Amino acid sequence: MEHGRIGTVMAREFRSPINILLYNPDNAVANDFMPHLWMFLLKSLTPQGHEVYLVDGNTQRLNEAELVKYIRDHRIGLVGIGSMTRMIRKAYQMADAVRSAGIPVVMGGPHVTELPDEALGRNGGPRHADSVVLGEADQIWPTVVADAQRGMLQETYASLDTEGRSVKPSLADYPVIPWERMDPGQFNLIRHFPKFVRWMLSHVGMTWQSFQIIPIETGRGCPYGCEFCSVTGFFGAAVRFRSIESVVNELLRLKSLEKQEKGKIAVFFIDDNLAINAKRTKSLLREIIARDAQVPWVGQISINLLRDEELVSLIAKSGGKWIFIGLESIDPENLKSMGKGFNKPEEYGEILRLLYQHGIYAITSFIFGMDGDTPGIARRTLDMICAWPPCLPVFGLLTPYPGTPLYNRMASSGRLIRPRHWMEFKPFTMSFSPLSISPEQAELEVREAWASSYSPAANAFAMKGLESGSLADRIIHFLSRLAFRGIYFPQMKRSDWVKILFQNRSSILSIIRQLLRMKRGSKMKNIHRFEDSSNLQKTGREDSPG
Ligand code: B12
Ligand code: SF4
Repeated sequence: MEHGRIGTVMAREFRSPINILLYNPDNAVANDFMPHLWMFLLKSLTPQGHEVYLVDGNTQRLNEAELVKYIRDHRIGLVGIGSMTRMIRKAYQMADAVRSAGIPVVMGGPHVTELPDEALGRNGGPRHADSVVLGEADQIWPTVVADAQRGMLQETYASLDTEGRSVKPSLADYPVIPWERMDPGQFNLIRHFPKFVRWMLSHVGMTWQSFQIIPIETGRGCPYGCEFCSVTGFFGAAVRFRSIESVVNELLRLKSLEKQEKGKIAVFFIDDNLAINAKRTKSLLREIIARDAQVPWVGQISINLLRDEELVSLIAKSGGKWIFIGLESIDPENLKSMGKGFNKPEEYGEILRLLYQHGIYAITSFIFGMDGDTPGIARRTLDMICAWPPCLPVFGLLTPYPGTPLYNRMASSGRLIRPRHWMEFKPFTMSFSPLSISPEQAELEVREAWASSYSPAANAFAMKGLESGSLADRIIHFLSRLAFRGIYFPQMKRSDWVKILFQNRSSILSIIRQLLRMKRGSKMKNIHRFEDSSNLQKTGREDSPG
């Protein structure tokens, strides 16, 4: 950090500040539902004086010419592009256009960290970036900006100690992200709701002008090292935490922002395993409750850590509504071979019921195409899911991302059928040959799982399962089901939505019937209490917002 600060101070004495654009490409298929934290974080870490603009392709779909025009209009002197593997082809296309316009490009994120030579054209292919930042950029970013200001960008940047060893930034002095000045409103999800849906929401007291999901991290790193995952390699096995105070302060700031905007803010705690240190997580959740900082939140927690009822109860009381759980497989052998043997399929149902009793819903994630998978894996998984309380299942194909142990194993055993799958990205398409199922069959299994989980009949079944809960819960669950369906079946056009609403008319009618019953009765009082987020979860399922 010090090196960066000194560099910046010296540079500022001699050069004028620059305008910087941070750009995140879209994946060309669907739109992400929330802002990407890296852009907001790097903007907060940019030394004062420079102007930083943010463009997220998910809310502003620019083509190459439009991006170049934006750069000219805003006199941008440096473009930073971040990307996961999935969007890297688009990222390179946009970077090429920017560089052709004579503006330097620095790239960062998980993909170029693993394959810097690809981005820098050192693997025999074309060059896409002037510079690549390897790993976490928090400490090194001010140096990059200072070098760009002097017109002396280096090819690669990494945070290193005096002996040249890689250093992971401490999160102890995490910057304040001024969300109120960052225009997160471009991710106002209400804009995408059809009128009819707004009408339904207004009848259960949800008359918000805006609804945004804001990403917050409380820690980085994961000790588990699952074979397919890049997190342990990228962030390290030792987990680093922000102070509890800084997290709670951020939540409180978001709560005042939602009041100002007459909107609603939910938070996605993006930590890869929010409860990795259960003692610390409980302290955080207790502090959220004590300081009245509850907002509805989503988090990612592995199932083995959710056996702890005290933790589950604190999650509920602190506003936790949805927990993303990487169940991955119902086959213990598959799990063991992926290094995820701590997932025990026989206890999935029991733990999901515990969550449900506390008014928490699970987003259960499954991966098909593992070596133990055989034809029929979708049906077997769906049968198991049917026995659980309503949840939101998501299904993907095992994908070897660069830098993961899985990629290296598949490459060394000659099983990659699309070794650079990211340069010809196709959603839900295998890039290696599994042992016991053909790639084509694995793709069909995923299709079946999505089609069956989000069919109108499955949605109606879930609505029935939620009948004893609050109406707000049911509406939110229903809308989430429609949105999740869109992960596999893109539904970007208004006509797609009209069709889906029509197909799901029986679920909608059941919601309207409950609404009318409630209007007649005095239960509306209960629902209006939802408006006051300080009441979140305190009284259990009937008050939960979904
Ligand atoms: C939140 C999240 C999402 C969100 C979407 C993104 C969003 N709006 O935030 C959701 C839930 C939608 C999602 C979906 C997916 N995700 Co995701 N997601 C994450 C998660 C948990 C957090 C991302 C984050 O904000 N991290 C915190 C920030 C601070 O870290 P960072 O982004 O890496 O940024 C730092 C550095 O990389 C660097 N940096 C990043 N960009 C740039 C740019 C510049 C210019 C510079 C200088 C530096 C720089 O500096 C930053 C600060 O240190 C990560 C795991 C993780 N812990 O990062 C996975 C992760 C990014 N996802 C991953 C994957 C695979 C996916 C999916 C493909 C999964 C799937 N099968 O569908 C989808 C694809 C989504 C799409 N858009 O197409 C992988 C990516 C691996 C890879 N090589 O690409 C990760 C790493 C998880 C994993 N298990 O390996 N994801
Ligand atoms: S899949 Fe989850 S538990 Fe496994 S290494 Fe990645 S972040 Fe950790």
